[in-house]
Amino acid sequence: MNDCLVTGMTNVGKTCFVINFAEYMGLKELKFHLRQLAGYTSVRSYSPGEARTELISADSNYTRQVQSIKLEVPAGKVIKQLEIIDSCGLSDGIHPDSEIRLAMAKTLRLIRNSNLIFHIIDLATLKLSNNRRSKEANKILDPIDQMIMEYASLEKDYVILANKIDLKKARTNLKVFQKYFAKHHIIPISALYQQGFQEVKKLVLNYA
Ligand SMILES: Nc1nc2c(ncn2[C@@H]2O[C@H](COP(=O)(O)OP(=O)(O)OP(=O)(O)O)[C@@H](O)[C@H]2O)c(=O)[nH]1
Ligand SMILES: [Mg+2]
Repeated sequence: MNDCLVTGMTNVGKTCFVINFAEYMGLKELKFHLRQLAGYTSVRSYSPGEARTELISADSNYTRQVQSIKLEVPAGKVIKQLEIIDSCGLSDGIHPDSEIRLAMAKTLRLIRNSNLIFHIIDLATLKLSNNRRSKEANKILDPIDQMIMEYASLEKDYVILANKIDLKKARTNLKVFQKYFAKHHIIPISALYQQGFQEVKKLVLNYA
C-alpha cells in the first residue's frame, strides 16, 4: 500500500486537510488508525463532523500521535489503498513537552520513510511582500519549512499544499509565493472549505 504523509508546522491545517479530503474522497465513516507509543495500532471511528469537532483545534500541537486513514482509490479495474498520514506539527528549537518532542521525532522519521509528501504551508501567516528581491527567497520560509522543502523535494514526490486561501491575506500572498517557489508543484487549497481538492484528488488517483 502506498502512503502519503501530510506534514508541516503546527496549526497549518494538516488534520483539517486529512479529514476534509477523506470526506471529499467519499468516506462517510473515518477510521483513524492511531499508532500508540507501546507499538500497537488502535482504530477510532468518527463521522466527518465528529472528527472535525474532536481533532481540529486552533491550539498548537493539538495532534500528538501519528494518525492515518486508508483511502480506497480506483486504479483501472482494481481498487488500491492509499494511507494518508496526519502527523505532529514541527517547530523550531527543543520543545519543553517531552511527549511533543517524541511526536516530532516520529514525524521526522515519517518524512524519511514516506514516498509522497504533502507539505502544508499556511499562506495567511507568511510575511511576503512584492518588494523582496528573489535572492531573498530562502528567507521567506520558516527554517523548519525550509528544511522540509529542501529534504523532501530532493528525495521524494513532493507537493506543497498552500493552505487557507479562503482568507484574503493568503490569496494576496499566493502570487508572490508561487513566483518564488515556481520550481515546486504548488496546489492552492482551503482545507477548511475543501477548495482546490479536485487537483489533489487527481494527483492521488495517479499516485495509487
Ligand atoms: N481559514 C482557514 N482556517 C483553517 C484552514 N485549515 C485549517 N484551519 C484552521 O487552522 C487551525 C488549525 O487546524 P488543524 O487542522 O488543527 O492544524 P494542524 O496543522 O493539524 O495543527 P497541529 O495538529 O496542532 O499541528 C484550526 O483553527 C482550523 O480551523 C483553512 O483552509 N482556512
Ligand atoms: Mg493536527
